[in-house]
Amino acid sequence: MRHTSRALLLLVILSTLFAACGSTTTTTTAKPTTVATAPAFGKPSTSFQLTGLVQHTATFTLATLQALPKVTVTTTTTPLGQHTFGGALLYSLLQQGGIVTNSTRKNDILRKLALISGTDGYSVAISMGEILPTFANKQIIVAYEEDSKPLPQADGFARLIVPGDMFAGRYISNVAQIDVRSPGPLPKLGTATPTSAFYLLGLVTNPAKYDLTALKALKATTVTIQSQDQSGKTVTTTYSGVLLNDLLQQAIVQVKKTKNDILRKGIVVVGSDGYSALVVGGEIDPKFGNVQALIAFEQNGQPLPQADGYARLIIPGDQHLGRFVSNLRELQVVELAA
Ligand SMILES: Nc1nc2c(c(=O)[nH]1)N[C@H]1C(S)=C(S)[C@@H](COP(=O)(O)O)O[C@H]1N2
Ligand SMILES: [Mo]
Repeated sequence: MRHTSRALLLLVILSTLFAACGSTTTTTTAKPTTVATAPAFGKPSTSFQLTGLVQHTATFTLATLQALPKVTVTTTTTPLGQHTFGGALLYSLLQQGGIVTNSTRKNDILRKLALISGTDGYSVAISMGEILPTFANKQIIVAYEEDSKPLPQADGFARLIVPGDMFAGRYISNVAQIDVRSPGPLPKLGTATPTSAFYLLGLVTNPAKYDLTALKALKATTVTIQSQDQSGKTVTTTYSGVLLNDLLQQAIVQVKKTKNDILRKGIVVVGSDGYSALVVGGEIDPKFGNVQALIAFEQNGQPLPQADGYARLIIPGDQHLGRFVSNLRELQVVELAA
């Protein structure tokens, strides 16, 4: 009897934890099989591999992480509560590996992502746009310290910390691998002609074509962006359009039943010239990064400048405008963990 009630209590605690981690399953009663096949954090890790599109694959240990410049981040808004984490910037670590890019493609780095996996096989994607210092510059770290002490044993030697994420679904404990990837195939290059519609396709239940009328029929959102002009002066621009997240809600992204599958999906945004950039699910999902990425069709109350076409991607928080793909031709929802 005592065993049963303890087991029940554990189940309730575990399922509450799953919900707090931003899992899409918010049921408060879990079946025993769920717990058996989906341990919260996996085996404690003592090293991880850097693999994929890097010049030097590497094994990282506590010592090699500590050799990189130390950055501290204090989390306040996640279910983890307030903690100060110390570690190395994910960006420094990737830079040390040397990200391999296709030099024939403009800003090819903006198509890249890091897929971070834990020892339990749970994985999440971070886009390069999120961590590049000249873009969103998020201080995402691979932490080895929590409140000036080693991480709690259950989290292993290294844990990903993603400041700004509302829920901790991308705070991967027991980091086992960081794999640099690029969603293929590369879009065909074309001439930069003004477009009047784009296709939303890929892993969606309702693929659709969106022209200006279709966009204007949806809920409008306005965002204000500060940027620097050539002379370094700050310019404020207001964009109106449809939130990328709202479009994805309408199209219905085909997520698997695995925990937080949206964190392993990406959106490749393509212009008429074949120029493309990547946004990841965790970046724009309201439960995680909640970045108000917008498919804009108005700038300061006017249609976009003619050269930009009828619609363009806007990503508040990006300092450089490299992901502001203009003359939209296609939005492809893709798998990043395959
Ligand atoms: N379709 C398309 N969109 C694009 C590009 C491109 O080459 N093709 N260049 C990007 C880059 S690198 C920048 S800096 C900005 C420039 O935007 P602006 O002309 O509005 O300043 O557009 C972005 N959007
Ligand atoms: Mo650019």
